[in-house]
Amino acid sequence: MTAVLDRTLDGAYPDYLRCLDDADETGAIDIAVALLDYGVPADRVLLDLVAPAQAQVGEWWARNEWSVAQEHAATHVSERVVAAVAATVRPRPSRERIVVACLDGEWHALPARLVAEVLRLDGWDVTFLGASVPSPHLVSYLHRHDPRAVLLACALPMRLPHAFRAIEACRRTDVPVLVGGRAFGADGRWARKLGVAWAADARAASAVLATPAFDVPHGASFLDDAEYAGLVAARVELIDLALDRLDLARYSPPQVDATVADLGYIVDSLTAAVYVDDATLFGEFVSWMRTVLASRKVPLQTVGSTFDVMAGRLRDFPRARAYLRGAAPRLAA
Ligand code: B12
Repeated sequence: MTAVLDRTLDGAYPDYLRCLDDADETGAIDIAVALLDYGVPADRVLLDLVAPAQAQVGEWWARNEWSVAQEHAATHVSERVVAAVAATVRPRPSRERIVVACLDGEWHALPARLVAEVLRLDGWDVTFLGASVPSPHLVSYLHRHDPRAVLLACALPMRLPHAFRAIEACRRTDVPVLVGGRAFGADGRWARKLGVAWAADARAASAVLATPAFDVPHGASFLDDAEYAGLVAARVELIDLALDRLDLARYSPPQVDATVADLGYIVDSLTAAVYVDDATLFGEFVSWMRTVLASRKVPLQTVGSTFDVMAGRLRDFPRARAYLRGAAPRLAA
């Protein structure tokens, strides 16, 4: 049993982080359950202890201070803590049924699980479908159960075009859609671009769900965008062009794999930025990529040359070209 000396969330936070660092499942659960015993509300334990600790884990991973294995171990501990809190506080549902799901290809299930558990605490009758739910399966589930709403989670902005297709598929079932997660921008601005209701976190989501008609679709003119369609068609060619310029003989097999993945992220983020017609999406991605690559000692001039190669191919793509040129200085920042 870990001694929980501090009865406040702020006081317990450093100890909780230490448990994540040590992959100390029991210690982390002890802290969370002790806080509940001391009267800290369960939603605060989930949103103000577990959630920020996971964001910190992400920072350590991005800065190459933690390996993927350490991140996985810590995330497993957090998942066990969420399960322990949920098992300790078991409110009877008093409100309508809602479904919470991650979009196809979305593996960040823990953020969605936190939202699901906090909504459960707020009385909603929650069905949590977990990570990467294929749209056709989600749609048939909605037809079958006809919930009050479906909440769709997405963490990666580059997945926004896929997110919109899933949103549209869900809407065709007449079940209102509410979205959330980092993908939609810190202030939900890309959800607004997609014309879909958004909530910053679970507490905000509960308030939106209590509003009678929150999902009112509006204009999605970008769907006719030839530049977006052209970028989708050029994806493989852009990656191949960039690879051709690299001296791959000097790369180890894992480095080749990582490079191909990174080139895919570049093209997909550029495509998503064009999709929502917002250069800041690509700019934020480039700043993030700079942190990740620089902390792994990847030479950033290689990325700069990749942007030049892509911009050269994208002569007939004015926005994509401008986004590439506009974001390049961020590599040096
Ligand atoms: C754990 C983790 C993983 C795990 C997820 C396991 C799991 N069971 O969830 C695994 C290993 C699978 C993973 C994979 C990847 N990850 Co990851 N991951 C994380 C990490 C460290 C923690 C996630 C978490 O639990 N966050 C805590 C929650 C609470 O935070 P949150 O997302 O902000 O959620 C709040 C709100 O956004 C909102 N919310 C969230 N979802 C929803 C949904 C609805 C409906 C509503 C209303 C609200 C809402 O409410 C939440 C509570 O307040 C984050 C770091 C971070 N900052 O989140 C990176 C992070 C999200 N991952 C990242 C990346 C890059 C990846 C990969 C691409 C890595 C790779 N090269 O493979 C893959 C992509 C996989 C995929 N296709 O989905 C980046 C994304 C960067 C970016 N700019 O897009 C992050 C930010 C790490 C970083 N700092 O660089 N990851």
